[in-house]
Amino acid sequence: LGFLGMLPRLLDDRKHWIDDPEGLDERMRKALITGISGQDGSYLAELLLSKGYEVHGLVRRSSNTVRTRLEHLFGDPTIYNQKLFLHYADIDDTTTIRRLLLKIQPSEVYHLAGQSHVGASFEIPESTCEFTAMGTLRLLELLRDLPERPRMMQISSSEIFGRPADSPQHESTPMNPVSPYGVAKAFATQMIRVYRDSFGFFACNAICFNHESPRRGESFVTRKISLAAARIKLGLQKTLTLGNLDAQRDWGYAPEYVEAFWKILQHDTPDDYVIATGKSHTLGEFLEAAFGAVDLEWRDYVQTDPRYMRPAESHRLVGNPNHAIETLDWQPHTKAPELAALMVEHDLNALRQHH
Ligand code: GDR
Repeated sequence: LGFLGMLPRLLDDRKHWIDDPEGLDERMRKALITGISGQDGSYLAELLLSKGYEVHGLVRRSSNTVRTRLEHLFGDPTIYNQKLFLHYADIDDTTTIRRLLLKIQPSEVYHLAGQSHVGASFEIPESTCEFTAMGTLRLLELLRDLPERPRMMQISSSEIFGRPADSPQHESTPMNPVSPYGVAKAFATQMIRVYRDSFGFFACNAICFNHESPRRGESFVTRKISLAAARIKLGLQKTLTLGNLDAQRDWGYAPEYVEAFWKILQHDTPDDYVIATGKSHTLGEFLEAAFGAVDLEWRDYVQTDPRYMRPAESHRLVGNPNHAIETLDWQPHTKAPELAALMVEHDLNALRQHH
C-alpha cells in the first residue's frame, strides 16, 4: 500500500514543466543562471538579454570574476537592476536558493555553476563533488517542490567519457570518467536523466566538449597559451610551461555553445545533446595556430613541467554533435585554429592597452 499510495503523487509529478516557452510572451520570460560570472554564464546572460529575457544570476559571495566578465553590463543603467539581477547564493545554500526560486519564478534554469578545473579536482575531490555532483542534486530537489517547474539544463562534460569505448563520442557512449571532476559530472548527468524519467522533469544535459574564448579562465590550457603568445610577442614573458603536450581535444567557441543551451530549452521535449565541433586537435596544433598568429615558433618557447601533469588523463576526446545539429538546428562554426588566433589577438590588444 505504501508504494501504491505514492503512485498518484508520482504520476502527478509528471509533466509539470512549463509548456511552450515560445508562448510565454505575455508573461516576461525569466531565466535563472547559476554560475553567471563564469565564461559561459556571461555569454548566456548577454544572449538571453538580447532575446528580451529578464535574467537572474547566482553568484558566490567570494567570486572575484563577477566584475570582470559582467562589467560591461553593470555599466548600463538600462540593464543592471532593470533586466539583469544578481543574487548572492553559494550553490550549497539551499534555503537561500529556495527563497530566490519562489520569488523569481523563473521559466528557465541554466545550471552552470560548479568546480570546473579537471586538474584541480585531483587536489580537491571532495569539494568538487560537493559543488558539481551534490549541487546538481540539490537544485533538482528544490525544483521538485515548486508548484510550476521551470525547464532546466545542466552543463555536462566530455570528461564523463574519460577513456571512451566509441569515437567520436555521442549521447549514448558509456560513461567512463577518469578524474574526480568526471565522476562528479557523471553523477550529475545521470541524476538529470533519473529526474527526467522518473518525475517527468524538463531536465536536459548539454554534454559539452571544451569550449573557449577570450573570457576563458587563465588556468585552462587555451587561455594560458593565448596569453603567453601575446606576452612573449610583447617581451613581457620569456617561456611557457605546460604539462601533457600529447593532449588532444575538441575545442569550440563558447558563444556558439551557449546558443545551443538556449535551443535545448526551447525544444518540445527534454533530451541530452553532445555539443562539440566534431574535430579533434592536438595541443601542438593549437600552439602552432596561437604562436603562428603573432609570427612566433612555439617550440622556441614551450617547456614542460610534471607539476602540470595529471595523475590520469582523458584520451582522444572528440564529440559527434549530429543530434544537436539535426534536432536543434544548431551549428558549430569556429574551429580550433581560428579560435586560437582570435584569442591571441584579443589578449594582444588588451595587453597593449595596459602597457
Ligand atoms: P580540460 O581543459 O581538462 O579538457 O577541461 P584544460 O584546458 O584544463 O586541459 C586541456 C588539456 O590540456 C592539457 N594540458 C594542460 N592543461 C592545463 N590546464 N594547464 C597546462 O599547463 C596544461 N598542459 C597540458 C591537459 O592535461 C588536458 O589534456 C575543460 C574544462 O572546462 C572542464 O570544466 C570541461 O568540462 C571540459 O573542458 C570539457
